[in-house]
Amino acid sequence: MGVVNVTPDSFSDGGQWFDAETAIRHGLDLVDEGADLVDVGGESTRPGAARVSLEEELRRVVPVIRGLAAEGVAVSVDTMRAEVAEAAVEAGAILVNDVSGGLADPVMPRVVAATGVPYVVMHWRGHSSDMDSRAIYADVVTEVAEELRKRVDLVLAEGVREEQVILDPGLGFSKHAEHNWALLAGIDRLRELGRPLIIGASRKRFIGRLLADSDGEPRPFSESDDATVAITALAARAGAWCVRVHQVRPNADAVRVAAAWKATERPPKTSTGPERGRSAG
Ligand code: PMM
Repeated sequence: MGVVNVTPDSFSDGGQWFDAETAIRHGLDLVDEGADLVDVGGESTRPGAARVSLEEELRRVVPVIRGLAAEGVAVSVDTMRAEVAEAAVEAGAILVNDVSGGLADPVMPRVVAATGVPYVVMHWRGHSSDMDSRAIYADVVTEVAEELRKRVDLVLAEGVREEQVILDPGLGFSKHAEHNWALLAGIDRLRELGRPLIIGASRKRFIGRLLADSDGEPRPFSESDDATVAITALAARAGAWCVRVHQVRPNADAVRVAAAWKATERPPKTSTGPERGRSAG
């Protein structure tokens, strides 16, 4: 999944694709680079970000979605608003990516249920304006899994079908660096939720912090893409269904490496245990 943020202020690429024509061209480039899906968003979710109005969000995303869909691109809409999701699907989007998992707009699950398109339910504890204050966990993997399970129950109760649901641990959303690493290392446990998983690590702050220089200065977003590729390979190997990334080509390559690796791996040996093995010999 390649990202097209039609925003002036997104995390790493704010302002770059802010007019519809440039955004559409960028989406097409991402498909050429190997994206199976292009995720179009009109509202920044960077920490501290203020919300945009419904009208402004619609103005940003609908023409881009319509333009990309007309070119045959599989488009997802990154929105927390039911009205935007509905308009996006009408304009040709084939997936709704809701970082709030239906919490920001209680009407969202019903609207998505009516469209029948796949629905990304991400782990979320609150809006970007104060999400960092909610990053409190005793056991982040268990708590995120439990909160996602509850969200799934709620969206199913609103009419979403289980087959529509895709889950996302929401790296960086009310999570500090140690929480993000624990969730990545816990992908196998998140897979036990039984639904496909999306991982969105690309250009997030925890990568810049990992790669900080000797003075502790975090590596800028623009220079953290190689580390994103490493995460992509490991996440794909661990069974993630999709990675949401800003730079598509190297990440698509990493997914193919992981797929080839997995396909040729021998199944683990069923051990009889050293003692039994020896006595049998
Ligand atoms: N991250 C951002 C935006 N949308 N959607 C999903 N499903 N998962 C994410 O991790 C996610 C998302 C924020 O990143 P950006 O502002 O750099 O695009």
